[in-house]
Amino acid sequence: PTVDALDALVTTCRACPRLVAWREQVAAEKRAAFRDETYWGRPVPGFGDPGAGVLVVGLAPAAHGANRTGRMFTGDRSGDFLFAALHRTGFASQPGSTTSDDGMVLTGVRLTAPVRCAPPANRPTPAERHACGPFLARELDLVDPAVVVILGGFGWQATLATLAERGWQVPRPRPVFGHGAEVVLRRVDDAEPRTITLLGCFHVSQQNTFTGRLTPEMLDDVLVRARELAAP
Ligand code: DU
Ligand code: SF4
Repeated sequence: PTVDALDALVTTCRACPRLVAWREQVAAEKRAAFRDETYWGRPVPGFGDPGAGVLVVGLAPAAHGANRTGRMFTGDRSGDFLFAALHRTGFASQPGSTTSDDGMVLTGVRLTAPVRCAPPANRPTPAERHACGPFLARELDLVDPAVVVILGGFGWQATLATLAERGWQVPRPRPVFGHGAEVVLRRVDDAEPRTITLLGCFHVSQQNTFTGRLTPEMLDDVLVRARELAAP
Protein backbone atom coordinates (compact mmCIF):
# COMPACT_ATOMS: atom_id res chain seq x y z
CA PRO A 1 0.00 0.00 0.00
CA THR A 2 1.36 3.37 -1.02
CA VAL A 3 0.08 6.93 -0.78
CA ASP A 4 -0.57 6.89 -4.54
CA ALA A 5 -2.68 3.74 -4.21
CA LEU A 6 -4.67 5.31 -1.38
CA ASP A 7 -5.26 8.43 -3.49
CA ALA A 8 -6.54 6.31 -6.38
CA LEU A 9 -8.83 4.38 -4.05
CA VAL A 10 -10.29 7.54 -2.49
CA THR A 11 -11.42 8.90 -5.86
CA THR A 12 -13.66 5.87 -6.51
CA CYS A 13 -15.67 6.04 -3.25
CA ARG A 14 -19.49 6.32 -3.32
CA ALA A 15 -20.23 5.47 0.33
CA CYS A 16 -22.24 8.59 1.27
CA PRO A 17 -25.44 8.93 -0.82
CA ARG A 18 -26.09 12.57 0.14
CA LEU A 19 -22.54 13.68 -0.73
CA VAL A 20 -22.38 11.66 -3.96
CA ALA A 21 -25.60 13.39 -5.07
CA TRP A 22 -24.36 16.84 -4.04
CA ARG A 23 -20.87 16.63 -5.54
CA GLU A 24 -22.39 15.45 -8.85
CA GLN A 25 -25.21 17.98 -8.86
CA VAL A 26 -22.76 20.85 -8.31
CA ALA A 27 -20.54 19.44 -11.07
CA ALA A 28 -23.47 19.29 -13.51
CA GLU A 29 -24.95 22.71 -12.70
CA LYS A 30 -21.61 24.55 -12.28
CA ARG A 31 -21.10 28.17 -11.32
CA ALA A 32 -21.56 30.60 -14.23
CA ALA A 33 -17.92 31.74 -14.10
CA PHE A 34 -16.75 28.14 -14.65
CA ARG A 35 -19.40 26.96 -17.14
CA ASP A 36 -16.80 26.04 -19.78
CA GLU A 37 -14.88 23.81 -17.36
CA THR A 38 -15.35 20.12 -16.65
CA TYR A 39 -15.83 19.74 -12.92
CA TRP A 40 -14.08 16.89 -11.11
CA GLY A 41 -17.24 15.99 -9.14
CA ARG A 42 -15.61 13.11 -7.25
CA PRO A 43 -13.84 12.52 -3.93
CA VAL A 44 -10.63 14.56 -3.65
CA PRO A 45 -7.40 12.81 -2.58
CA GLY A 46 -4.65 14.45 -0.56
CA PHE A 47 -2.12 16.57 -2.44
CA GLY A 48 1.59 17.13 -1.95
CA ASP A 49 4.64 15.39 -0.60
CA PRO A 50 3.86 11.73 0.23
CA GLY A 51 6.70 11.75 2.77
CA ALA A 52 5.71 15.07 4.34
CA GLY A 53 6.69 15.86 7.90
CA VAL A 54 3.70 18.20 8.10
CA LEU A 55 0.16 17.14 7.21
CA VAL A 56 -2.41 19.94 6.90
CA VAL A 57 -5.97 18.81 7.64
CA GLY A 58 -8.87 21.00 6.53
CA LEU A 59 -12.59 20.23 6.50
CA ALA A 60 -13.84 19.10 3.07
CA PRO A 61 -13.52 20.12 -0.60
CA ALA A 62 -15.25 23.34 -1.61
CA ALA A 63 -18.10 22.86 -4.08
CA HIS A 64 -16.56 25.13 -6.74
CA GLY A 65 -12.96 24.77 -5.54
CA ALA A 66 -11.48 21.29 -5.13
CA ASN A 67 -14.74 19.68 -6.30
CA ARG A 68 -14.11 21.54 -9.57
CA THR A 69 -10.33 21.21 -9.95
CA GLY A 70 -9.87 17.81 -8.30
CA ARG A 71 -6.98 19.01 -6.16
CA MET A 72 -7.20 19.80 -2.47
CA PHE A 73 -7.57 23.56 -1.74
CA THR A 74 -7.06 24.40 -5.43
CA GLY A 75 -9.25 26.98 -7.15
CA ASP A 76 -10.89 28.92 -4.33
CA ARG A 77 -10.15 31.73 -1.89
CA SER A 78 -9.34 29.42 0.99
CA GLY A 79 -6.65 27.82 -1.15
CA ASP A 80 -5.35 31.19 -2.36
CA PHE A 81 -4.76 32.18 1.27
CA LEU A 82 -3.21 28.84 2.22
CA PHE A 83 -0.93 28.46 -0.83
CA ALA A 84 0.35 32.03 -0.43
CA ALA A 85 1.34 31.21 3.15
CA LEU A 86 2.89 27.88 2.13
CA HIS A 87 4.96 29.73 -0.47
CA ARG A 88 6.11 32.41 2.01
CA THR A 89 7.18 29.72 4.47
CA GLY A 90 9.04 27.65 1.86
CA PHE A 91 6.66 24.70 1.50
CA ALA A 92 5.13 25.56 -1.90
CA SER A 93 6.86 26.19 -5.23
CA GLN A 94 4.31 28.82 -6.32
CA PRO A 95 2.38 31.52 -4.44
CA GLY A 96 -0.98 30.60 -5.92
CA SER A 97 -2.82 27.69 -7.43
CA THR A 98 -5.77 27.71 -9.82
CA THR A 99 -5.74 24.38 -11.65
CA SER A 100 -4.56 20.86 -10.95
CA ASP A 101 -1.94 21.03 -13.74
CA ASP A 102 -0.26 24.31 -12.80
CA GLY A 103 3.03 22.66 -11.81
CA MET A 104 2.68 23.35 -8.12
CA VAL A 105 5.01 21.23 -6.01
CA LEU A 106 4.77 20.99 -2.24
CA THR A 107 7.86 19.94 -0.31
CA GLY A 108 7.61 18.76 3.29
CA VAL A 109 3.87 19.27 3.42
CA ARG A 110 0.75 17.47 2.27
CA LEU A 111 -2.80 18.81 2.25
CA THR A 112 -5.79 16.65 3.09
CA ALA A 113 -9.26 16.64 4.65
CA PRO A 114 -11.26 14.36 6.94
CA VAL A 115 -14.16 14.37 4.44
CA ARG A 116 -13.26 14.00 0.75
CA CYS A 117 -16.52 15.02 -0.93
CA ALA A 118 -17.96 18.53 -1.05
CA PRO A 119 -20.81 18.75 1.48
CA PRO A 120 -23.85 21.06 1.29
CA ALA A 121 -23.17 24.24 3.30
CA ASN A 122 -19.66 22.90 4.10
CA ARG A 123 -21.29 20.80 6.82
CA PRO A 124 -20.77 17.03 6.75
CA THR A 125 -22.91 14.90 9.07
CA PRO A 126 -21.32 12.81 11.84
CA ALA A 127 -22.16 9.69 9.79
CA GLU A 128 -20.32 11.11 6.77
CA ARG A 129 -17.31 11.99 8.88
CA HIS A 130 -17.33 8.48 10.26
CA ALA A 131 -17.64 6.89 6.81
CA CYS A 132 -14.65 8.88 5.52
CA GLY A 133 -12.52 8.33 8.63
CA PRO A 134 -10.64 5.29 7.33
CA PHE A 135 -9.13 7.35 4.49
CA LEU A 136 -7.65 9.86 6.94
CA ALA A 137 -6.49 7.00 9.15
CA ARG A 138 -4.70 5.31 6.24
CA GLU A 139 -3.16 8.59 5.18
CA LEU A 140 -1.85 9.27 8.70
CA ASP A 141 -0.36 5.77 8.80
CA LEU A 142 1.28 6.01 5.37
CA VAL A 143 2.56 9.60 5.52
CA ASP A 144 3.44 9.28 9.22
CA PRO A 145 3.87 13.04 9.76
CA ALA A 146 5.61 14.48 12.82
CA VAL A 147 3.17 17.41 12.87
CA VAL A 148 -0.48 17.81 11.90
CA VAL A 149 -1.68 21.38 11.31
CA ILE A 150 -5.44 21.31 11.76
CA LEU A 151 -7.57 24.06 10.26
CA GLY A 152 -10.71 24.47 12.36
CA GLY A 153 -12.67 22.55 14.96
CA PHE A 154 -14.21 19.97 12.64
CA GLY A 155 -10.82 18.73 11.48
CA TRP A 156 -9.56 18.85 15.06
CA GLN A 157 -12.31 16.52 16.32
CA ALA A 158 -11.96 14.23 13.32
CA THR A 159 -8.18 13.94 13.65
CA LEU A 160 -8.30 13.27 17.40
CA ALA A 161 -10.96 10.60 16.90
CA THR A 162 -8.93 8.97 14.13
CA LEU A 163 -5.67 9.01 16.10
CA ALA A 164 -7.42 7.59 19.17
CA GLU A 165 -8.68 4.69 17.04
CA ARG A 166 -5.15 4.11 15.72
CA GLY A 167 -3.48 3.58 19.08
CA TRP A 168 -2.44 7.12 19.95
CA GLN A 169 -3.03 8.13 23.57
CA VAL A 170 -5.64 10.88 23.42
CA PRO A 171 -6.53 12.34 26.83
CA ARG A 172 -10.12 12.45 28.09
CA PRO A 173 -11.62 14.96 28.10
CA ARG A 174 -10.30 15.59 24.60
CA PRO A 175 -7.92 18.53 24.11
CA VAL A 176 -9.87 21.63 23.10
CA PHE A 177 -9.45 23.24 19.67
CA GLY A 178 -8.14 26.78 19.50
CA HIS A 179 -5.87 28.86 17.33
CA GLY A 180 -2.35 28.18 18.58
CA ALA A 181 -3.34 25.03 20.43
CA GLU A 182 -0.41 22.61 20.58
CA VAL A 183 -0.91 19.04 21.73
CA VAL A 184 1.67 16.26 21.81
CA LEU A 185 0.32 12.70 21.63
CA ARG A 186 2.26 9.56 22.41
CA ARG A 187 2.06 6.06 21.12
CA VAL A 188 3.30 3.41 23.51
CA ASP A 189 2.48 0.16 21.77
CA ASP A 190 5.49 0.41 19.44
CA ALA A 191 8.97 -0.75 20.34
CA GLU A 192 10.13 2.85 19.86
CA PRO A 193 7.77 5.25 21.66
CA ARG A 194 6.70 7.93 19.18
CA THR A 195 5.06 11.33 19.35
CA ILE A 196 2.95 13.40 17.01
CA THR A 197 2.21 17.10 17.52
CA LEU A 198 -1.14 18.64 16.64
CA LEU A 199 -1.24 22.38 15.93
CA GLY A 200 -4.61 24.13 15.90
CA CYS A 201 -5.19 26.99 13.45
CA PHE A 202 -8.33 28.90 12.51
CA HIS A 203 -9.66 27.67 9.16
CA VAL A 204 -8.59 29.58 6.03
CA SER A 205 -12.21 30.18 4.97
CA GLN A 206 -13.27 33.67 3.94
CA GLN A 207 -15.35 33.91 7.13
CA ASN A 208 -12.04 34.07 8.99
CA THR A 209 -9.69 35.68 6.47
CA PHE A 210 -11.99 38.50 5.31
CA THR A 211 -12.81 39.44 8.88
CA GLY A 212 -9.21 39.44 10.08
CA ARG A 213 -9.83 36.63 12.55
CA LEU A 214 -7.06 34.76 10.72
CA THR A 215 -4.33 37.01 9.30
CA PRO A 216 -1.51 35.96 6.96
CA GLU A 217 0.95 36.50 9.83
CA MET A 218 -1.01 34.17 12.11
CA LEU A 219 -0.99 31.40 9.51
CA ASP A 220 2.70 31.94 8.73
CA ASP A 221 3.51 31.62 12.44
CA VAL A 222 1.73 28.26 12.65
CA LEU A 223 3.51 26.96 9.53
CA VAL A 224 6.92 28.13 10.76
CA ARG A 225 6.25 26.40 14.09
CA ALA A 226 5.23 23.23 12.23
CA ARG A 227 8.46 23.29 10.23
CA GLU A 228 10.53 23.71 13.42
CA LEU A 229 8.82 20.76 15.06
CA ALA A 230 9.01 18.53 11.98
CA ALA A 231 12.69 19.17 11.24
CA PRO A 232 14.40 20.07 14.51
O1 DU B 1 3.16 11.92 -9.94
P1 DU B 1 3.57 12.18 -8.53
O2 DU B 1 5.06 12.36 -8.34
O3 DU B 1 2.95 11.23 -7.54
O4 DU B 1 2.98 13.64 -8.18
C1 DU B 1 1.62 13.88 -8.21
C2 DU B 1 1.37 15.32 -7.80
O5 DU B 1 1.80 15.54 -6.46
C3 DU B 1 2.08 16.34 -8.66
O6 DU B 1 1.11 17.28 -9.11
C4 DU B 1 3.07 17.05 -7.78
C5 DU B 1 2.63 16.67 -6.40
N1 DU B 1 3.75 16.41 -5.51
C6 DU B 1 4.15 17.40 -4.66
O7 DU B 1 3.57 18.47 -4.62
N2 DU B 1 5.21 17.16 -3.84
C7 DU B 1 5.89 15.99 -3.85
O8 DU B 1 6.85 15.86 -3.07
C8 DU B 1 5.47 14.98 -4.75
C9 DU B 1 4.42 15.21 -5.56
FE1 SF4 C 1 -16.60 8.25 0.31
FE2 SF4 C 1 -15.61 10.05 2.00
FE3 SF4 C 1 -16.96 10.86 -0.16
FE4 SF4 C 1 -18.26 9.65 1.85
S1 SF4 C 1 -17.18 11.65 1.93
S2 SF4 C 1 -18.50 9.23 -0.36
S3 SF4 C 1 -16.71 8.18 2.55
S4 SF4 C 1 -15.00 9.76 -0.13
